[in-house]
Amino acid sequence: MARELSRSTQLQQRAERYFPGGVNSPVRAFRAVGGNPPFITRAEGAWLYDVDGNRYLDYVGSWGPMILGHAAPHVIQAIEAAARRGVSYGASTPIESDLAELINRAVPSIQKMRFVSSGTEAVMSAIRLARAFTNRKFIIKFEGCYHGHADALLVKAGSGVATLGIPGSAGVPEETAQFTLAIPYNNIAAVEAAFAAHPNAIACVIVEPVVGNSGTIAPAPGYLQALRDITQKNGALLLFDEVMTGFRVSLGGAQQLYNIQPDLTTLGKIVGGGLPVGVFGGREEIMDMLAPLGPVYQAGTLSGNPLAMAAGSATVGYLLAHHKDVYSQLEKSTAAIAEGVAKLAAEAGVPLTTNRVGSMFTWFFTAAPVTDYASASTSNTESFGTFHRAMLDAGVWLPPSQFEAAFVGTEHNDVTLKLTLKAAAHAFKTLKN
Ligand code: KE4
Repeated sequence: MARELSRSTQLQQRAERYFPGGVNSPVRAFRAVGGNPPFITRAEGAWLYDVDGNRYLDYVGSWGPMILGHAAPHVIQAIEAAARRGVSYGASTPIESDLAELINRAVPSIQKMRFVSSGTEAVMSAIRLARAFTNRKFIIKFEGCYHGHADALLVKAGSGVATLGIPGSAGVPEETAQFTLAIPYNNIAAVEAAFAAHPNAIACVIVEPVVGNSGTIAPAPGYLQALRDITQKNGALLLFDEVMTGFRVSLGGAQQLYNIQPDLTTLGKIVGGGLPVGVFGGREEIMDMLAPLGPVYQAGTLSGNPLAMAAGSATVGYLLAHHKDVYSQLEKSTAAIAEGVAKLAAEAGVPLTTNRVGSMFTWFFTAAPVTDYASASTSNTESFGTFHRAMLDAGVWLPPSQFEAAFVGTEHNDVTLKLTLKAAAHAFKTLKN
């Protein structure tokens, strides 16, 4: 049953007056799945509410941050209390170190860190630091991985770049892109070949330790350890981009789950509790190259913003205090959702490959195993679009792209599971007709 979306449609037209495509971030435009996006005006728990009075069960969670659900009371209270003390001072505050202590307890490899206002800013700064520390220019990234929209990283990127099928991005000079080596994920020989072709020239390897931006793809057994060994051997730094996996796949992120110690880590999303926070950090000797101690410049007007620190501390503090219950609950609830729908697809004869790590997952509309961007690209994106629209009509909000991860939070439960399975059974029937 198609949803009443007339107010959203009006608002889309108004938004297109001010924003390219009517959005402030391309993936929100629903271009890959068709139709206009519902305009959201409120969210609570596992639910989004649009301007036409429709309710949606949310599996995007603001693209990852909302692991505790929307408008978690203790997070809202922390933000309200902080706001009453003023919203930004442009000066040092105790609450920055409060959040830093929590991050360091959860992710001990982050000995020192810097707060910034987005994942893009965190990655951009970490790359600059890695190049300065090693005095080398080249970086290795992996096809289908997305690390934000800084020039050097928009080479064969995932997420919205893959969703829109654009090769990279206009406006990135060849002189910049030439130092970015983009190679297949889960392929160690390709990494060895890149180092052999560029001896003593590669500053770092940046990886989504669990890929989310091609859809969800887990590292092959031993892959991350091999990256750690190869970078160690070649004097390059290993940079784990945990903007998505941080506090998501476990309290300590993918580096805890797979027991790998990177040299640098970037965080975002959950670490800010839904407010703008990015983090880059790692070994003290590397971080101390940053101004005002060292020659690498990095700065930000709203870095360490008190409200964002309050939201992040309330979120990370809760996860630290309750991690045993939270992550075992998320493991169970996400498995039930991902595998429950996979079973329905099999019963409906719809080819589906389900990849899941913790509470992030993707249903790929392909029969092939998905282990890298090339295999993810065998997915039938048209089928994905039909499925997405049918689920949206049934009140289930999935990421509007085959090349994105879906997320489960602590507010998803047996009631939302039942709704999801019912909607999926109907959606697969739509696909088969
Ligand atoms: P932001 O600049 O969007 O805060 O973070 C960039 C980033 C860096 N690294 C990873 C692993 C990321 O997943 C992201 C951002 N993720 C996308 C969704 N896949 C953000 C959503 C959007 O672009 O609107």
